[in-house]
Amino acid sequence: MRTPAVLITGANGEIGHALIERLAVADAAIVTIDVTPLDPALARHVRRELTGSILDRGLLERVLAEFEVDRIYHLAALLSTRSEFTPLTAHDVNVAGTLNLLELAQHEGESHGRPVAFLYPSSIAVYGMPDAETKAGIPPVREEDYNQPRTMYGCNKLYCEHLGRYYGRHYKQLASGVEPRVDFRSVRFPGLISAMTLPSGGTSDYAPEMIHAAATGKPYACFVRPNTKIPFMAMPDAVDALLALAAAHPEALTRYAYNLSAFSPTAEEVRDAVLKAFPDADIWYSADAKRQAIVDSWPAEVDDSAARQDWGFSPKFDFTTAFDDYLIPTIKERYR
Ligand code: AKB
Repeated sequence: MRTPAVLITGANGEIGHALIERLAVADAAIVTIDVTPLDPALARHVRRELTGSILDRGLLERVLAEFEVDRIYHLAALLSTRSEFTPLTAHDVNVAGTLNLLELAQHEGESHGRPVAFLYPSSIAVYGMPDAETKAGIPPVREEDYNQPRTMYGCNKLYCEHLGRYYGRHYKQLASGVEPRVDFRSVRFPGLISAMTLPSGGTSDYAPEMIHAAATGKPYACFVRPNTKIPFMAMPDAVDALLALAAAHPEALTRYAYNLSAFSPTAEEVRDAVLKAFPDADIWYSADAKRQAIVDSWPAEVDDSAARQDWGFSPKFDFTTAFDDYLIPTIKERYR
């Protein structure tokens, strides 16, 4: 008999850290895959930790030999900045890796006789604003608008949303006796800010980097201009959103990919909030034209009304409370 389990890929990353802590409370048997060993504090919550790549099908088969996977949080990805340096590797990990996981889900779904839930964090990187005037002049962007990503990462995320839709609705539609067995659900995350971990390889990283640098007394050169504006969300709300979407009744869902957002500060507003908490912080601007162009291609605000209506998305933190009630107290405690 195999043990029922939740599989988390990219478990040692930022979202993985927060998600494992939440799922551990729910007492789920957790199986993880990551290219790096899990932090010891996380590893104690996990039933089986596999260190390796999602491109290694043998590794994925080892999971299936022992566990009956009924839910997958597929978090493994190379983020937007890193992907621009190694686009082929990014494509391998972000697309071929996702395809491997979708196949695994379909296989498990066929063997269970019911769909396997597949939770997929997509990103605001799927959008590509044509120019600054458009970005500044439009209402919050809806899911179907401006789907012309500028980065390899954004292309990968957008395509994988479609792969998920294919596995969820149309898989092998001409073969007899085959049913789609993947219950694919995706959110387009904005930049995420965690008090506990730092992201690596993203282009929205300037906000969390500013905060963590100030808390540890390090100087920080912000790589975007002060008036740069994109949506952000506090990590606890991101994890709540994934769990709420996972728990939603399938009939309530009207889309396969949902926008999410909580607040859209400018880089200068983030800096001001950081200076309020850490008045000695040394933060200045040294815009990197290429990273700036990536962030400028992402919308200033997204319309997340579908997520609010369909499955009750409702972030707890706005810009002020994210700093006052979550980031600053938790970060001060963390680095004390
Ligand atoms: C990145 O900057 O690449 C990510 C994202 C917005 O998806 N944080």
